[in-house]
Amino acid sequence: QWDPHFIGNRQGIVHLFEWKWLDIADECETFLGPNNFGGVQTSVANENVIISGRPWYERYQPMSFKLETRSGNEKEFREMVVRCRNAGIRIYVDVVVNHMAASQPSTPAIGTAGSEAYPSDRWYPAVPFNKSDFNTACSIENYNDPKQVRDCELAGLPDLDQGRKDVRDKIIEYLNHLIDLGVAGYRMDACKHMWPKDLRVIYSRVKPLSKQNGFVQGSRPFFFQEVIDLGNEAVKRQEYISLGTVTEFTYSTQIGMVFRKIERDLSALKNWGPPSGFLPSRYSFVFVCNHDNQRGHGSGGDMILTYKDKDLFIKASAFMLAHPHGGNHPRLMSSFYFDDPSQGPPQNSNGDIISREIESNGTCSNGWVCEHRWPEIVKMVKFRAITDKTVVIGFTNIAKNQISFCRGRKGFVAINNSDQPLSATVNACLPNGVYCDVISGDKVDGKCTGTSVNVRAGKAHIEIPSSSFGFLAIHLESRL
Ligand code: ARE
Ligand code: CA
Repeated sequence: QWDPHFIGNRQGIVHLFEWKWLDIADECETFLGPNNFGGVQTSVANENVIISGRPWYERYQPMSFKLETRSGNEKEFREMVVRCRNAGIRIYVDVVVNHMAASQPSTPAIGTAGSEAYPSDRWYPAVPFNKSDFNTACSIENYNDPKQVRDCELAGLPDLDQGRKDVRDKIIEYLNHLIDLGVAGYRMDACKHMWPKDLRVIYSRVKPLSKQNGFVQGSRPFFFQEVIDLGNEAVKRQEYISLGTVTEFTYSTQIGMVFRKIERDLSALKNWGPPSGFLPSRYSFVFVCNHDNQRGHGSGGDMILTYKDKDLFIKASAFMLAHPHGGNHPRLMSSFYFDDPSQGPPQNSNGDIISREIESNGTCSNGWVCEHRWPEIVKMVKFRAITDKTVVIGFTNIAKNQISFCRGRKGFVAINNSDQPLSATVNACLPNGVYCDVISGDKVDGKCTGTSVNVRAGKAHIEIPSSSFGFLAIHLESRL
């Protein structure tokens, strides 16, 4: 429940937020597979309520467990899982089982598979769930009261009682259906609002993964549980680590503060890990931003770095990928452009999602950002694979907001986040040789198109002018 079951030495889970299933299949084959990514987090796959204007958040209001949404139907979902697996990529589904759809301006509420529901009567015939399956209505006002957080309504969403057998049975049936379709695990939404003891029963009844679907027979699916814990509330993320990994929202906030230079500077990266307040790496599910905090939902506010802060976002993401905390499953957000935080994905006048197009330079268009295709990020996914299972050594605080460190004897990075040029001789840890910086260039026919770094006796002289991007990375495979 802590292992993402990547195929080979792959790295990272890309959240292809609001993508259609067949576009994901295509992305697995043409890009994610060949570039050593590990898996994809999909949007919510089961039927959701249709909200006028089609905001992205309608998908967090379930109507039934039918696999039919704007991303596609069950047949397309299955095709995606198989094609991605054949390309070496695992699929993790966003699962919303804390609540059901809220009341809409007109009754009945209508879902993406055509189902009807009567939320104010707590009647969802397409499951079916009725009044007795829900907790008594009350709203969450006090996050210091764990019972209220678990048993009252999050944002007015009718709150399911996971302590009831028939509610559990429906949830388990759905999770097992996804296992049969070949998924490797789940992003569990709103875990803070469900009792760990109920989740324990539910997870324990989820089937093991099978050889038939390309896994080690009998292994447990991967769980990453959404719990927003910045340390100031009653519910703690530690309550969930015996069940699976847990989202590390303090990582997202702190990495933003470090790179934005708010109350922090790069020297904070020296003790990056449990000393910074993160969970032990095995349980810690890390990311720079997610689909909520990139648009002011959830937590983190102005600290969060998103695609809108392009250079800083790339630098922070490159650091996340260079640093071992979070194991092989750091998550990378892949967004669509938005101005209004409610705005849904690129869509036509019928409300159908428009596919991303790929430009000749490899970037996305039609309203899709595709951060996962930005070259620095792709190169650092490879860096993470090459330096897998090594620790940070030789960390050097060169000057304020200028650092460097090694990943064992396999990789080295230097970061300049100051307005001053960086010029220093530092620990570089790699075997003697001349290496090509993979950020400023590439090794082409044995020559470096960017900055070369000469390593001698574990030291190297490096320079990063203040005018340049401010991140340098070399590794064993970039040796000339
Ligand atoms: C929408 C409307 C609401 C309306 C509701 C019902 O925005 O105004 O009342 O519908 O009609 C997403 C959106 C919500 C949206 C919901 C349903 O973000 O705005 O509501 O979908 O359509 C808390 C939870 C955390 C949750 C965040 C958003 O603890 O689990 O709120 N995050 C997940 C998902 C979201 C999703 C949901 C849960 C619901 O990632 O995308 O909501 O399925 C402090 C606390 C946090 C708290 C945070 C914000 O930081 O520590 O625990 O997060 O404040 O309240
Ligand atoms: Ca609840």
